[in-house]
Amino acid sequence: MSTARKLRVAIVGAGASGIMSVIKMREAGIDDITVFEKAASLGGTWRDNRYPGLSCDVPSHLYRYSFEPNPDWSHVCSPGPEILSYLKQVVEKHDVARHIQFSSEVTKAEFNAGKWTIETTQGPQGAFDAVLVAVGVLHHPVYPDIPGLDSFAGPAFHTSRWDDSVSLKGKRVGIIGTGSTATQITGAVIGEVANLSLFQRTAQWVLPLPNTPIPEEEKADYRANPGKLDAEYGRLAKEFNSNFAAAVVGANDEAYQGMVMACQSNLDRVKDPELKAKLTPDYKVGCKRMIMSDIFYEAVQQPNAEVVTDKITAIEPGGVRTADGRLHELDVLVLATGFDTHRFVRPMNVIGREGRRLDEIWSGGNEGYLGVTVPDLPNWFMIGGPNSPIGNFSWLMTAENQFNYAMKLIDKLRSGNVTEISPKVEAVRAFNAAVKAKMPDTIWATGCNSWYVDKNGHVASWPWTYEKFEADMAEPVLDHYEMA
Ligand code: NA7
Repeated sequence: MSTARKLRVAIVGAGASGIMSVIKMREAGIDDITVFEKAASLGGTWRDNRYPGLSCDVPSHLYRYSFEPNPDWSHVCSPGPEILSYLKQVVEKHDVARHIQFSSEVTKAEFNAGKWTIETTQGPQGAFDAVLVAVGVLHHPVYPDIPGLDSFAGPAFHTSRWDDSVSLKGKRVGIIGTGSTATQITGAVIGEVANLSLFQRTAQWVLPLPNTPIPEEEKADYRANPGKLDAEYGRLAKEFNSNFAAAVVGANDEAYQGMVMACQSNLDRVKDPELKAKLTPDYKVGCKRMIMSDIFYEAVQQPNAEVVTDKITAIEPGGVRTADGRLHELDVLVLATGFDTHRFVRPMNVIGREGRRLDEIWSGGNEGYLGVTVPDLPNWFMIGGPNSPIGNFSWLMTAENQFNYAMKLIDKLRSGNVTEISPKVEAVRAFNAAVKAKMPDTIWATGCNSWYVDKNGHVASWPWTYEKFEADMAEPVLDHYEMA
């Protein structure tokens, strides 16, 4: 590969994907990198989320960088603070922080004559040859549109804006939402609150994944035999990809039936028929992202827990009013209402070739090419862009694959012969048509609402297997790109 041109690269976001991108880009020989991070510290979703019970829903030995095995994970799915500290250790080890400009949110990115000019909340930042967007998808909190939300007299906050000054001990706590976040909090706090009202709009399937501590001897074994860590990564990747990931896209019915049975027998642990009926979903296992927990059902069967399924009509100073007229009196209100996963970089003002705005390009829905590139936005590479495998694989594994793909295109820019590279409109159309044609085979398209589905009803995940993703990421088809 020729490295005739020295590139200046901007990375947006210092979360797990941005950190990985700096390390791998430097390894590839590019050092002129600036990471623009909106917050005052790094870690993305693992910085934003600090709620009790937070852990990853992907096993830790898989949710790690391929190049940074960690023998010391404490649990099968380790707690959030441990993941944040892992990211910080990696940053330290690879001297990533010198590239990061904190408290510098990109407000505008405009493409002109082969360069992106960037402005952030700290002012103009100059021109860059390429932009790598690593903003993730779980970072725009959704606040419920419920009358009186601001009138609640006690503390009320979104789970990703946890108020550390508030103790839940002995309090009457309400949680709105029953996604992964709400169920983790429920399991963690049920033993300390006076009572917990869980406001459920839609029941969830819960896979009883035991989150046990990893014994000290096992960690010591990993430390002494690093090959075992790689073997464990490989084993989990294979298991995840050929079972779970294949099952959700309709490519492994046996694995899917296994998931169904596991969720059903977990639900059967709920003894009270009325409560069980409330907790029984009316859609297929896996349609919404599955909850991983072997303690949730136990928690909601405690005498101080109540699952409230009556529609919320208002929030009042004293608590939450439901359609049956009842006021659920509360001291603290937790909004576990999820994220707007379809906004990506917006509200950033992105202006591509010939003045075309991202808002305009995506006016009919978010469409890109292979989750990485976007037509009319040359030299713009996304980690986790539209139709990335957000519902199938470990995010870090996806991110590394997408980075490797993007880097091969960035190499074209380095060669000195190319200053602009973007996917051809026909290739993008064909990709999105194929996505739409395949999506009905997936479990996400079987009739439920979830954060994978956008406002037009399109599922935003990858509808194929891991093998196809890996093959598509292995080498860009240059014929699908226009280069100038
Ligand atoms: P999710 O999975 O999007 O869950 C949000 C929950 O909040 C879900 O139960 C929603 O019910 C509920 N919700 C949202 N708005 C309202 C209103 N207005 N009224 C009542 N209930 C509402 O977000 P999480 O934070 O739990 O998890 C996100 C991901 O983070 C997770 O999948 C892991 O990958 C990590 P609904 O089901 O829409 O009826």
